[in-house]
This record gives sequence, structure tokens and C-alpha cells, in this order.
Amino acid sequence: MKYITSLLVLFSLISSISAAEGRRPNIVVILADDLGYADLGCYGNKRNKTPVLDQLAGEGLRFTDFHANGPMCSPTRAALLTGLYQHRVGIEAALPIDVEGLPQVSETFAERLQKSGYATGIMGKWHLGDLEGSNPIHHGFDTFKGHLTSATDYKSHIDRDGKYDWYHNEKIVRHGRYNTREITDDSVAYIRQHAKEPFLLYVSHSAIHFPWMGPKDEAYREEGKDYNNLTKLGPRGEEEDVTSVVRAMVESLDASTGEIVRVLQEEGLAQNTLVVFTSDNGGYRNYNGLHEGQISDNGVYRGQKTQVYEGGHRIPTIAWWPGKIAAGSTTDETTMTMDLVPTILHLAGIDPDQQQFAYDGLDLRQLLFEQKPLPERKYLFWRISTRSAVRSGEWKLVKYQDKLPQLYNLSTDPSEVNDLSATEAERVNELMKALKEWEADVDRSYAQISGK
Ligand SMILES: [Ca+2]
Repeated sequence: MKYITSLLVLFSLISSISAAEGRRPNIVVILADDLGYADLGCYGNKRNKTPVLDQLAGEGLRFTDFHANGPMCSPTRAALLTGLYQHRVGIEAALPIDVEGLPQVSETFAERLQKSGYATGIMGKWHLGDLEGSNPIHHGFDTFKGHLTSATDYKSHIDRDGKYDWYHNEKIVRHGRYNTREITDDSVAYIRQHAKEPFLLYVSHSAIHFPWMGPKDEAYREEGKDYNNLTKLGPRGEEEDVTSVVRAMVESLDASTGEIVRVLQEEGLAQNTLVVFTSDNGGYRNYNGLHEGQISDNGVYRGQKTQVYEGGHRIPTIAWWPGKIAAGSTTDETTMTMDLVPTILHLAGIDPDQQQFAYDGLDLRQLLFEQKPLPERKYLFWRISTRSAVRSGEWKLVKYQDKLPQLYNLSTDPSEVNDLSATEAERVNELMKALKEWEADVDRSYAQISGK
């Protein structure tokens, strides 16, 4: 009898070990808001102290040619959720208040993970619709703690229409803590709660988006008042220097990431979790021409948030998975937010192809784990209303409204200052043709789902 009991103990021990080994990986996506290419120490920043992210880059893979799908919040967030060019689901610019946002017909990667048995949490900013039915819990998340709209007060959580905006799922939750603090605490709690099952945690920060407010600032908005015409300076005067407050915001993101990584380590999950830290668009270098140098650093890259020059969409991105991703590696492969979706689904053992539109993103696993180049991708595209861009290898075409297209060679001219369109007419024609074909394709997709 004793022998049988020992055998049973041994057997259950073996099964629990193999269950742990065979367990599907956890996914933690940390999305910073408006963080510029060179806002972190590991991307050359001298002002902001970001020891945690610098260390993660040293222990993982740092991307030098990673791009946000759009140069503003909602478009990139829609691409992250769907794995598609966001134009296919009709989200091209930052969403206003009182909109449906992400159409229900578009299946998110969270929905697919949830259906396959993952716990799926989002902590922080949604900005993909704020009407009834737009809440993240209707898009594949079992838990949402955060705000639906953008540019809320970091302490009072009042939006630009004077409405309180902080939820647990669909229920209002009142608190006066700093956004990044609350998002971090909720993320840490979610990891602890789901440590024994595979989970997706989407840590969706609002920092360093305006109103520029640091952890020490006091709330400045009141319910029922209209803040639509306020500046981005938050509680500060138009002329005030925002250097120290933006720095505090960047550093709060770094500290938050440190807390999240620490709990993964404490729970013994670090060896079975992919952590990706990225941003939703480039930073503001100035605001209305003021505050130059006080906000973000986009490095050598031209332009800023909202623009389709590199400064608008080239972003810092780090992938970390101890034991799986080679420490201290960097890659200059051209990659984009939407690539994360097929990558994550493959990691979860889900066939990415089974859905309405084929994903526009590429599976990055070989690049992450074997440092192999990506399969050739002839073109990448950006469009936000009348601003468009096409990337093909080292070449980039930029088209602004009805102006003539500009052409840059990013390998010799990363700052996009020498327009070569006059001497490269054939290449301009080729890229313009590719742009038009892509526009027709994505617009057709949206017409198909919207009936418009
Ligand atoms: Ca943003």
C-alpha cells in the first residue's frame, strides 16, 4: 500500500512538472503613451533615468527600427488589438469622446486568447470607444481597470467633457491616485491572481500623454466643467517649463515596469513570460512651437507625434524573456505594432490565419528567439487623414495633402532632410502606385465590415 502511495505521489509530481513545462507562455504587453524614440537611457537619452528599461534591454532584444502603426493613440491601439492596418476597422485618427470605436465585428487578439483559455486583463487606457458596448470586456478582456477616453486628469480622472472616467469593467470606481500608480498596482495584483494559469496582461499606460502631470501634481479638473479648450499643460501655465514633469512621467513608467518584472520573478513566471515594452507613437518635441526640448526626444528622427516623418512613428521597443531571447541583442529589422499579434497567437498555440482578414503583421518569433531576419516585406504603410507614407527597404516616400511626394533614403539620411524625388522619379512612381493600391485595399475592407 505504502509503495502504491509513493508511486501515486511520484506520478502526480511528474504530471505537475510536465504541466508546468508544457504550460503556454504568459504575455505582458506594456504600452507607453507618446514615448519618443530617444526618451529612454538605452536609446541615448541623457536626461531621463530609466535603469529598469535599460536593464531589460541589456537582458533582452532592443529594436532600432520598430514603428507604431500610426502617429497617434487610437490608430496604433486598434492595430495592436487586431493585427491589421487600423484602416481596415475604420480607426485612422485619435478618437473623440462618445464614439463606438473598435467595431464589434473585428476580433481582437485578446478575444482569441480568451477563447483558448487565457486569462486576459487590460489595465489603463483603452481609447478605442467609450459608448455602452465599447468597453474592453466586450473585446476579449475578462478584466478592465482604467479609463476609456484619452487626456484625462491624472489624479481626478475627469475627462475633457468634465466626466469621471475610471472603471472596473463597466462599473465606475472612484479613487484619487496617480494613473501610473493605479495601473501598476492593478497589474501586479492581476499577475499574482493569475500566476497559476496562462494570462495576457495588457498594461496600457496613459503616461506620458498630456495633460503633463507628474505623481506629485494635484488634481486640477472638476466634474461637470468643460476642458476641451484647455492647453496640454494641465495644471501649469502656458509658459511654464515642463522638463521636470515630463521627466517624472517617463521615470514613473520605468519604475512601474520594474514592479511588474519583479512580481513575475517572485511568482517564478519570468522564464515563461514574454514581456514587450513599446510606445503607441513618437513623442512631442514641442507643443505649438513652444517648450522645444522640454518634452520628448525623438533622436535624429524628423518630426513628432501626428506626423508621418520618422519622429512621428519610430518608437523604442524592447522584448524580454530570460532564457528564450538572447541577452543584449539589438535588431534593425523593420517591424511594426501589428506584428505583435500573429507573434503572440503563435506563442499561445493558436493558428493566426483563422479569421476574417488575413493579418497584415508578420510573425516575429524567428527574429525574437533565433535572431533570424524576417521574410521580405516589400512595403509598409502609414496614413492619417491626408498624410501618408510608404517604406520599402531603405526608401521612404512621404506624401502630405496635395503637395508633391517627397522621397528619402533612410540609410544615408535617417533625418529625412534630402528630398531625392526629383532624381528618383521612377521610384516615386512605384511607391505612389503601391500606396494607392494599399489605400484601395484597406478602404475596401472597411467598406465590407461597415456597409459604407
Ligand atoms: Ca499616444
